[in-house]
Amino acid sequence: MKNKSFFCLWIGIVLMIFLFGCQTENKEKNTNPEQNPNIVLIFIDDMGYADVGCFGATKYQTPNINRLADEGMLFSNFYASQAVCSASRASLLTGCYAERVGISGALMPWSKIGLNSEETSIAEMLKEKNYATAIFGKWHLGHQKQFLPLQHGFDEYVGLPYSNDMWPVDYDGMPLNKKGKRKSNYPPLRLYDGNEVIDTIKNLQDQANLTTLYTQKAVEFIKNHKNEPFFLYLPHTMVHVPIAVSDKFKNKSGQGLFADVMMELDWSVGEILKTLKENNIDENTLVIFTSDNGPWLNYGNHAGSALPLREGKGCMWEGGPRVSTLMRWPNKIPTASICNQIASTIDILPTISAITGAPLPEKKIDGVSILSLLQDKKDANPRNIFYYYYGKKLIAVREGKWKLVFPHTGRSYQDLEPGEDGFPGPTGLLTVHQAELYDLENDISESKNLSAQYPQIVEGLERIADSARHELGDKLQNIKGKAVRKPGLITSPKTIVNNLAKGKKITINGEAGFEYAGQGDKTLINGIIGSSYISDGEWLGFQGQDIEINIDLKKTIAVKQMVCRFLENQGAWIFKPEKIEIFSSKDGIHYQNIKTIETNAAQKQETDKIIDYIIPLHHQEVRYLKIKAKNAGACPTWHSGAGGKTWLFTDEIIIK
Ligand SMILES: [Ca+2]
Ligand SMILES: [Ca+2]
Repeated sequence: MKNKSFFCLWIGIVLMIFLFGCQTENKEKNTNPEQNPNIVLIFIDDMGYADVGCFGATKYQTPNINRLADEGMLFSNFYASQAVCSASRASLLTGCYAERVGISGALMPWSKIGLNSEETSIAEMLKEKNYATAIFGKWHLGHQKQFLPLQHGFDEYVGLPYSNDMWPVDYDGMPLNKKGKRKSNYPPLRLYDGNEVIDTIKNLQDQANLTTLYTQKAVEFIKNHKNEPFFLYLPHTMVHVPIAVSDKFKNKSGQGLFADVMMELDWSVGEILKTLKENNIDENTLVIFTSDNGPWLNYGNHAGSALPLREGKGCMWEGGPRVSTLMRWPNKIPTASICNQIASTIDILPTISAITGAPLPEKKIDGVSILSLLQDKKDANPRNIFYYYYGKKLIAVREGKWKLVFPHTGRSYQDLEPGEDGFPGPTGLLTVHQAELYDLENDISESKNLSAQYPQIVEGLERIADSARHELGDKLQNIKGKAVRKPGLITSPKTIVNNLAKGKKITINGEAGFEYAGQGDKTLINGIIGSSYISDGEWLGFQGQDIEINIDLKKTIAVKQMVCRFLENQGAWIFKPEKIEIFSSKDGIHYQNIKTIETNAAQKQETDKIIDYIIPLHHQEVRYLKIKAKNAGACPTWHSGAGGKTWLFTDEIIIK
């Protein structure tokens, strides 16, 4: 009896230890697999609305991508935040309109900005929940080390720092400009592993292997992390030009290179789905498939299609930002479901937060959770409004089915013969003179302007636009948004200098660009010199203009020397002045020329630099100074922007 009860007690203790032990182990591995699904985010580059089978592509098959629709949800009204690479990616990863986080357009290999370290990316957010994180593909949110993925919450990164056409390659006579030859001033295109450069992309064959490389890395990552929650971000380099395909898909479609490339991307999706299944984690994995913007239509047969949507990449007509989007999450998202509500890439971060319980970023975001849409809840409509920003301009707003397009001039591909086989055709400009109203439910192609019939709808949308402008700004109306944050900057900090002209009087004849107006004319004598980042508020930039600067020192003083500072950054179209003339005066009426400097402004320079023009005045008595700086004129023939108006940049006129 005694022995028996001891035995029972002993068994009980063993059982308790066992059960408790199991629970602990379970906890450490994965608190609740139901709440911590894996996230796979597949992001295609420049893929049009109609480039996958379930969205209307017919020339080739995309069975794996179609499976995402059959087994998940198709989003018919889903938007990238802007129809251009970097802005779109900044939004995707931060849940913000790109304006809010200060990234617009496509960053260049000479850009000195990137995603601010103070912003929270999806990867950083998920780190709070101990997710393993990786990106295999194109980053394009700053190529300097401080901006690279490892500094934004990713454990692993293999891929390109920016677009695959930013390379110095002149393959098979591939032209860049109308004159024929590509005269690119791009540095070599490099492949990164983590923070290190591991290879150079030298030719199309190197590009052809990227889809396979990213896919292999992704498959490996999934296998390595199948026992813990992970976030896999797969931003493919394709189908951004120059398009290329690996040998296994060459001529496979019989419909040309673009179709082959799409088939290889479809294969890649298939490999991901297969790996998830083989590792028994497909039921606990949310797969999101979308694109950063619509097709680059002037590339003709090397671009996809956005039909029936109007226009494509670089436009905020529907063909630019509206992207074919699919989400699959077995037993959570109903199979073969279609969501016609408005949603956007900016909603992905808050949705993942809602799913995983990872805390939202501390800073304000624009996205909303669309979990209710994924669950196909009746009447769910978390986002009924969308702002169409492009390059800091509010191009349009949408509420429900109504879209109001504001007066603006933007890119257009209409009625232009596109290029062929990797050779771009021209792009045009289209001006909207008066606000145009479209009913996207009944006129998806934006063909009938209904603004005259529905003035009250127009008025309502104008009010929505005003609140957007107040918050995020609008270059079209010269409004700086209250809530706009700065991008990450490569900082050479601002430096204070002694300037006898500080606090004195200055006028400048010339109109500084919207973003390069500093704090007005006095910026040039505030005793602060700018950094190498041209948008740091210390640089005044003037495009296509000569400028004249007049300084009144308020009293006659003996001046030892003056220093005129100008910037040279030819990649960014900033040239030093062709000629600088300095005049002095005691009375403000009679001026004498004290120095004329002529430069070789149009000569090609490999590096950027700030140039100090030092003018000795030998203790000359002066009160008034006049500086005339002559703009370098049009971009020279060797320049990729040949014929375009150059910029003249200055940050300080120092009087000693
Ligand atoms: Ca793109
Ligand atoms: Ca200054």
